[in-house]
Amino acid sequence: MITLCGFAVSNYFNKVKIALLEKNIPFTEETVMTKSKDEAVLSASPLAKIPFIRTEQGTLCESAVIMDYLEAAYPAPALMPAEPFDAAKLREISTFIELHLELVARELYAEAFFGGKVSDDTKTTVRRQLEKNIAGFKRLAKFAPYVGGDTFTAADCSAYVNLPLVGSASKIIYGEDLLVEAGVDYKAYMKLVGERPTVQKVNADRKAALAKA
Ligand SMILES: N[C@@H](CCC(=O)N[C@@H](CS)C(=O)NCC(=O)O)C(=O)O
Repeated sequence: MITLCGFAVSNYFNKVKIALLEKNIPFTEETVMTKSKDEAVLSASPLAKIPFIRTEQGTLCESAVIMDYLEAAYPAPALMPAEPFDAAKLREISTFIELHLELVARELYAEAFFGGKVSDDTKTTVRRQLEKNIAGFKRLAKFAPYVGGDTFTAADCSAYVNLPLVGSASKIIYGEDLLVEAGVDYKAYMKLVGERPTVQKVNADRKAALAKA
């Protein structure tokens, strides 16, 4: 049985959790917070990032790696097309979202979500970078109606958890949602994906975890 380690508020934890639920893979959850110094955590996730999973064969960290493992080990129902190029095109989208949107917007989270302060220089640099990268994302994303085309895939697990963070962080810091400003209509997309029972479960667990925090 797989154990998904992390916490229910985390975007990357929820990306993997949506995939586990969509694929009907039995799993349990273990609450692990970030910045752990616990040897058991560091041996599974050397930077103490979450999520990571425990399997009967050992542990895996990095959500993209975990997603690939789940797809290979539990092929049905599929969250990726069998055709290698089509699958790579979807990985291209999730990699782009995580590397060029979420990781950039993350510089804003301290002030946007955690009561900290981000320097004006950082805000200016991040805004420039996000505007450039969102224009790039628009070239890749299809929203037809799913991010990679007409089928719900692993790329949606990433898009669904990450796009609202990019949007809301930019809205809080700059007064405008840079995704919406750039013409990325992700609100209708969020509504569509949010209707899935798996996603509703993840959102309910997220709300419960936030209420406890
Ligand atoms: N590239 C990693 C990112 C995971 C990540 O950054 N998780 C956050 C929580 S959402 C975290 O662990 N942050 C604490 C840290 O970076 O030290 C993945 O895809 O799993």
